[in-house]
Amino acid sequence: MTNNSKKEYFKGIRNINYEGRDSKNPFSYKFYNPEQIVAGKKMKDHFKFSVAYWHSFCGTGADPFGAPTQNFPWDKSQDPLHAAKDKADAAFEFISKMGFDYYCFHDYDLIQEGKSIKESEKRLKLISDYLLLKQKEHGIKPLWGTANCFSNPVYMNGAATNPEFDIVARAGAQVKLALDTTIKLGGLNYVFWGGREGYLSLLNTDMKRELEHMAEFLRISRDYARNNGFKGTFFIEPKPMEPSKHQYDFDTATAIGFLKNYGLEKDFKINIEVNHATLAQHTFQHELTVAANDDMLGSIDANRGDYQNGWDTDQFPNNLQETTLAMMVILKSSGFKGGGVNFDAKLRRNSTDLEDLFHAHIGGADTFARSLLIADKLLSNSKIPEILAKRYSTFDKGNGKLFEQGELNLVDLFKIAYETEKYSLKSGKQELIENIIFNHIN
Ligand code: XLS
Ligand code: NI
Ligand code: NI
Repeated sequence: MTNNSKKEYFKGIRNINYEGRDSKNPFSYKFYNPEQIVAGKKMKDHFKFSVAYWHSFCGTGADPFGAPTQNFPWDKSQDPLHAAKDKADAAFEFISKMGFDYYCFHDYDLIQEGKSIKESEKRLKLISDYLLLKQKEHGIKPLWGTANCFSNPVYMNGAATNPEFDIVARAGAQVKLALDTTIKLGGLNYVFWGGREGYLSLLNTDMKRELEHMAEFLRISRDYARNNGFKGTFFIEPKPMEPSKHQYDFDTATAIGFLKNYGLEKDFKINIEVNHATLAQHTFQHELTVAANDDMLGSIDANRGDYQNGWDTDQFPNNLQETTLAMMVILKSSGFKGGGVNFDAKLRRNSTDLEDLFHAHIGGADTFARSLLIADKLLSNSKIPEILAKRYSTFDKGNGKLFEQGELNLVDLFKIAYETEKYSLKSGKQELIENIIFNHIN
């Protein structure tokens, strides 16, 4: 029996269907056609679109300067279990009306944290029982779960990297419960985002020791999950800063280096968030490429930043250029390793209508679908692959090939250069490629 299963939160909004780009209906997909085959796969399988429970159902529009603006109707009850069930009802109604199959959650997005670990354990058990029913009813499940080890004040000095062991143990307990919940709900993956795993000042921080603690923490979390039947992938979600001044998982390259350093690269891949990439002074395309190079492209948190602001604004994606370049990398590396596209994005504070949640996610899904179509054409039917191949063609034969095969030493290079009289200045053709991309965007 579901809580309020008769109650409809998003009244008057029906299932969102694909109606094509000429449709005037704002509650329809113009480009996202779940069953359409692109590059050998259904659109819905390319993306595995997922709704972020925290932004969409726990967000209130509050900011450091003002009280909540989004007083959504599922957020009324004072009783934690009742409130959690209402929230689940709203969430599952929304996700299924969107036609998505997945959601992502932090432990205490699902239900308010208890006063003790024991109380939290009980609450998580009760709400996950309820969620299992909802999942069955709607055919929806978690793309990933995670533990919120950053909001509670006990984590002000970090969670896994806290200088006090008791807090590290508490974080461990929390991750254990979050893993139990993810496994119980059939979650495909599990995420570690280390908002407080870093430092505010190096003056009081033993960085080496903290990094070792973090590796040990990840190791025992992995072992616990594996011993309890978890077959999915663990993701590290890099972010350079905010809330810590400096976070240890600064960017993709740093996180991969860390994982390799501690022998964790087999079980862990990377979850790349657009706005975290730009905060690290990289493009999204750069971060995806770094992960793809190492076969570590696990999943993405889809959103966008703001060109003028230097923080994680988590806006819904609608920058077609950015997502097209991203989809080219994703397609080229044959998709995500286990993950999908999680809309880690929130409504603006003054978007206070319930229907805004639909507009936001429809726009996000259409942006990605449109980019997929464009990227597929760019890769299969434009001059770009050829231009790139040509640029490196001197390594396909002769000495270039020998170099790639490791058969030339430095003296060989010296001799070759000694005999070379003229060097060509070959154009990188950047503007031409930019025009080709521009001309495909339609
Ligand atoms: C915050 C992160 C967070 C993670 C999950 O910036 O994006 O939402 O995705 O903890
Ligand atoms: Ni995120
Ligand atoms: Ni973020």
